[in-house]
This record gives sequence, structure tokens and C-alpha cells, in this order.
Amino acid sequence: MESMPVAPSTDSRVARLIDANLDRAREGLRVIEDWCRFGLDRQDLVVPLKDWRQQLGQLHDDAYRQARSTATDAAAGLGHPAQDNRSDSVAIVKANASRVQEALRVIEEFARTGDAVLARTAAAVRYALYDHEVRILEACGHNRRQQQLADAKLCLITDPGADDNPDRLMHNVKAALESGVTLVQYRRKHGSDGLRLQEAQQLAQLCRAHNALFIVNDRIDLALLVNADGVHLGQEDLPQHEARRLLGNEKLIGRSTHALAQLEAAQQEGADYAGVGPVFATATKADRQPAGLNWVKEACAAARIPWFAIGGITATTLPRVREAGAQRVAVVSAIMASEDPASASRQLLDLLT
Ligand code: TZP
Ligand code: MG
Repeated sequence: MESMPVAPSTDSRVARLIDANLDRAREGLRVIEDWCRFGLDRQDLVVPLKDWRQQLGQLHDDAYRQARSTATDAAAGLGHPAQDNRSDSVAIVKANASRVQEALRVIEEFARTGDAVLARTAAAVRYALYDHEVRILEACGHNRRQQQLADAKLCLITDPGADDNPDRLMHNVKAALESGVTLVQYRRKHGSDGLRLQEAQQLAQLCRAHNALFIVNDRIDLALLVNADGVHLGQEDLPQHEARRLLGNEKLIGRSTHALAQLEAAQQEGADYAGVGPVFATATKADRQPAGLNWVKEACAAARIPWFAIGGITATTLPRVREAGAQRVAVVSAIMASEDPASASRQLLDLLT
């Protein structure tokens, strides 16, 4: 936007106030912008922030700067205890968005008569920032989950198997979480939705208490109902774009892949992670031919997103899967069918470090 001639207020107190709030707004925008750039790696979120910062910079007239006098500002350097509690990026984004919104509102009120262009710009940026803040906070949630997913080496899938016992389900998942498992996927192909909802709710709570990610297989509706961290979809489930529309921008979407073209499609469409299998024959998926270790090697060469080898993986077969290039694996039976799910989990985690 072209810089317009400014008619600075004849009242130096107003000029000083506008100067302070332009600084505030520009600084706050820069804090948010740098997190979008370096923390989230989201150029698309950076662009409007930079534009707003520059618009305000161009309207930051010398007349305002000349009124500046920090030395005589009675409130200079005053902090607030809340500033010390901003430990995470979400809190920093929220605090700075509020700071910018407040500063812009002050500018709007006081510039209206003396500098209509500045007042209008402040109003426009303030409104646009309300929506942009929501998008940034969604990106923060997505980014946090992606980081946590990338750190996870072992995914426990809770398929109940032949011995479908709800107590055992909870007991085994709890044992796995206590042993260091940080990613759980709820999968139930048989049974009622009432049961699914109840189990998913309990597991979501359990995972939250252990700071583990909780993903729901197949069911976006259940994932939303229990506020899960994401969904896992197969080749025959909803396409990525539609799944994303339903699920929102904060959550993870995983996709099962059985061949290279499927993995390439999944990552091109924006899946957050992939399942790669079945590596070996498995009773959990008896209908599917194993794809073997060659598929793991191929996936390893092509993957740009985190991926989990799956299918017949046990402490015995895992070393070969690792040798083929897998850094992450997903298991059902190796933990769910184990007499000692805690030590089974620890053993698998040890083999993956
Ligand atoms: N997808 C490919 S193989 C498989 C799924 C869900 C089942 C893996 O189960 P197990 O018992 O770990 O072999
Ligand atoms: Mg499915």
C-alpha cells in the first residue's frame, strides 16, 4: 500500500500513544510471523503477517516517532506475571495476537480524526488477524502432533483379535503406555458403535493421561467425538481431501499403503504418515497377501513422511524389518496377544532405539 501523507495530531500525547501502539502491533506481528516461518515452516501463514507489518510500517510517520519519549513513560518496563508463564508456542502466539489486536484497537480509536488512513488500516488488519490467528493455532496443533508422531517408534494397534475381552484391552494398553508406548490406534472391525464409542472414549482418556497420541482407525466420526489426535484410513476409505474437511486442520491423517504408487499418492495428497505392509503374513489381516521386506525397502527409498512397517512384526522378526530400512513399526498381536504386554512393549521399544 502507498504511504499517504499523514496529518499528525497536534496533540503530542496522542502522537506518542499512536507511536507506542504502532511499535507494539509491529513487534507482535513479527513474533507471530517468525514462529510461522521458523517453527511451523508455513510460508502461506507468513505472507499476510509480513504484509500487515509492512503496511503499518509505512504509516508509521516520523511525526509519531518524534513524539516518542520512553524516558518519561511512567509505565515503561512494567511486566505482568502472566508473561513468565508463556512457555509454549501456542501461548506465545495467543498472547501476541491479543497484543496486536489491542494495539490496533487503540490506534483505531485515537487516529480516527487525525489520520483516517492509519485508523482504517488498523481496523482492517485487526479483523483479518482474528481469522488468521485461528488458522495459525490450528497449524500449531497439527505441528505439535506431527512432531510427536515423528518421535514415536512404535504404534500399538488395539485390534481385539479372537479373544475379545474389554478388560484385557484396557489392561494391555495401560501396560504398554506405562512401558513407554507413545502412539495408540484404536481398531475394531466387529461389534456395535455403542461399544466402539465407549472403548474409544476410555482409550482416549488413558492416552491423554500418558501424553500419548490416540488415533482412531476408519472412523472420523468417532475420532471427532472423543477428540482423538487423528484417524487412520485404508485404501478404500474416504479420500484425503474429504477426510481433512471433516476432521479439521489440527489432527493427523494416516493411510495404509501396500505398494509404491499408494505411498506416493498418500504423501502427495498430504497424509501425515503411512502404514507400510503387511510385511509378513498375519492372522490380524488374514485376507491379505504379505508384501514382504522388498516393499519395506522400496518404501524406505521413497518415503518423505513418517511410516510404520506393519504385519507380523514381533521381537523375532523386527531386526530384519529394521535392516530393510524401517525405523518405525506398528503391531497388534505382539502386544495385545502377549501374556506380558509391559515387557513385550519394552522389548520392542528397545529394539527400535
Ligand atoms: N494392516 C496391515 S497388517 C495389519 C494391519 C492392520 C495387522 C497387523 O497385525 P499384527 O498382529 O501385528 O501382525
Ligand atoms: Mg479402514
